[in-house]
Amino acid sequence: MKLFWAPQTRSSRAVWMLEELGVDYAMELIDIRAKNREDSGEFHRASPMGKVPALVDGDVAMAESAALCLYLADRYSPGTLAPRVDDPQRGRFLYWLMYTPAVVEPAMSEKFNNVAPNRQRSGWGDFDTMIATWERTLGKDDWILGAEFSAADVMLGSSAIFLRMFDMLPASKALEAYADRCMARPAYQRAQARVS
Ligand SMILES: N[C@@H](CCC(=O)N[C@@H](CS)C(=O)NCC(=O)O)C(=O)O
Repeated sequence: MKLFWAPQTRSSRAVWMLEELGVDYAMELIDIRAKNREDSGEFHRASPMGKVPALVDGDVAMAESAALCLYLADRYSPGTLAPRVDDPQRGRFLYWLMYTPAVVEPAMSEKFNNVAPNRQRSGWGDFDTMIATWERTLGKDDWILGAEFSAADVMLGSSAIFLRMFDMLPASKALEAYADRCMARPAYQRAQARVS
């Protein structure tokens, strides 16, 4: 298995996911900041937009961090890091797995760029609703599905950590504690050691 990655990018969540699984993988650096970048055919097949993270696993070649976390969890940890397809928790799991790319990241971008929110028209609602929904769902639980950590927490946890990094995480005991819990996971720490 090979992960295409770059430092200080969303690649860190893919490395974290691989570390949670405890599988063997190689990492190939893509210099996304290089001026005249020439991507290999292998990378381009995995990531048609030339974005990281991207993964090649045998005949599977793919990108998009949420898709990648879902693929890895289903393939290497079914029933543990992803509820099985016939588990009633599966729907809730998919909702929260997709919350990062579908809701958190567009809402962050809107706020960061000072764009006027339009909660009903925008698919991501708005920043404050995004935070309030996440915080309310988490409640007093450790993880977004309750007591069990899942791939959805890799996506959401990395969002909480990015929000904190950009000074955008609102004063919220629940979300602060959630980010701390994610950062304390041994797999997260191993991943950090590999990407820094
Ligand atoms: N929605 C994608 C976003 C990936 C993305 O935008 N990656 C950035 C780094 S964080 C990138 O590769 N930028 C370089 C480029 O677009 O050429 C995901 O979640 O994987």
